Amino acid sequence: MPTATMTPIPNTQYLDVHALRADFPILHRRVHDKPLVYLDSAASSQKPQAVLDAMERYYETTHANVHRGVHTLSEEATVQYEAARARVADFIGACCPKEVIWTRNATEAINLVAYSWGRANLRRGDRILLTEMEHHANLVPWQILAAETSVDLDFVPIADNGTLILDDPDRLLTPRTRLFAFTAMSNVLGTINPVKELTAAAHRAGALVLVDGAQSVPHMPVNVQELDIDFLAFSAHKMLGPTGIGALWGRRELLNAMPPFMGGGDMIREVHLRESTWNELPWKFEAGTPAIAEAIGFGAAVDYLDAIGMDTVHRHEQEITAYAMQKLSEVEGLKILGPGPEQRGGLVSFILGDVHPHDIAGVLDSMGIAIRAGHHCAQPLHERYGIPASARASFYIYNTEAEIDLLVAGLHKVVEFFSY
Ligand code: 7TS
Repeated sequence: MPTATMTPIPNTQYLDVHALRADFPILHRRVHDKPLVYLDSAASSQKPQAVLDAMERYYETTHANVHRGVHTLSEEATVQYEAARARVADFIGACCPKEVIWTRNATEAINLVAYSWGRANLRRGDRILLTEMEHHANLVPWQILAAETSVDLDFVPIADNGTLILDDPDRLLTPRTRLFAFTAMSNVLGTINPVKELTAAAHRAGALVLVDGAQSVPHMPVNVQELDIDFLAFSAHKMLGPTGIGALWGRRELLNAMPPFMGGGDMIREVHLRESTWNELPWKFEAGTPAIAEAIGFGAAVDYLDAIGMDTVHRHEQEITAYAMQKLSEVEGLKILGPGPEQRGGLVSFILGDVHPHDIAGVLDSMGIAIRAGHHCAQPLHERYGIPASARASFYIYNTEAEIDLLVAGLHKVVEFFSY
């Protein structure tokens, strides 16, 4: 809930933010004796009470290892754990729960494809197409794979306005391109990429498509069947869920044909001293005791988002972002990276004269305002724009225009303080 010193929170057209904020205990706290203004949800979102309760209830009443016991607790834990998988599968429009593999996060989901699918299917001379706007999570696993298999990497360039340049798809999507792996939304530029069009172009060239959904699944409707993609990676902690769990969705026939990623308990059917056979999907890719409470928390997060509706989430963020871009552009010397509000999701990265982004974030923190500064794990993207770092404010369902006003007032203070 807002504290007395904060201006009243106007609701956007789409969401009753005032009521919704009451569900997030952390938003009641103060930082440096100021009400917390949390503008770093692209790094990790905050959690509603419903998610915290689901996890606590599980530990208080049900905890036991899954898929193992015939005793009641283990059976109940297994039911809750697998029900969460079904909820997440439904949320992204998967045909069935077995297409959803639990991972630690989006990063591990992408690594799983690189290690398993990549090593089994790619040969010297094959090519992987990426973009210049990728997070390191969708870059480094492919660099490691390329070094081991002599596969070549190509990159879709970015225009100055922060959109991809793919006017000549045949040049980049060659007959040797086996995979096009790209982010649905840039975590720095905010650019929302045209996933369906890019996927169609890749498929015409005979390449598979992996979508990094770390920034899209939390913020807009995503339906894997409508998009016609082949793999999707995402993390629970960016979408109101706990840390320590994420998911890889993949087409059943592709996942079935892929070798295991890690070996151990739960991923096997039979084990002999010198050989083993593998469990069926999804467990073939889930070795060892999984993050059970986290999966249940993820299911509760998806329920919370579903109750709001992902169209509403997206529209609320677009409204906040358009407001933020307009107000930020009035700050002296501030330059926004990326496209206009109609082509972007809920974040704005910027530079402010010669002030280092860490100094901007430090001054704002003293006012209780949390933003991120640095290269946001997208160093090549910053190199593309010839800057070492940027400052980023990122928004979610609980952010308000009043908070944007506090951010902008803070930035005016930064300008005064550094008086460039
Ligand atoms: N892909 C994108 C587009 C991301 O924004 C992130 C995290 C990841 C992948 C990796 O997610 P993880 O959950 O596996 O770590 N992005 C950020 C960020 O922008 N600031 O901190 C983490």
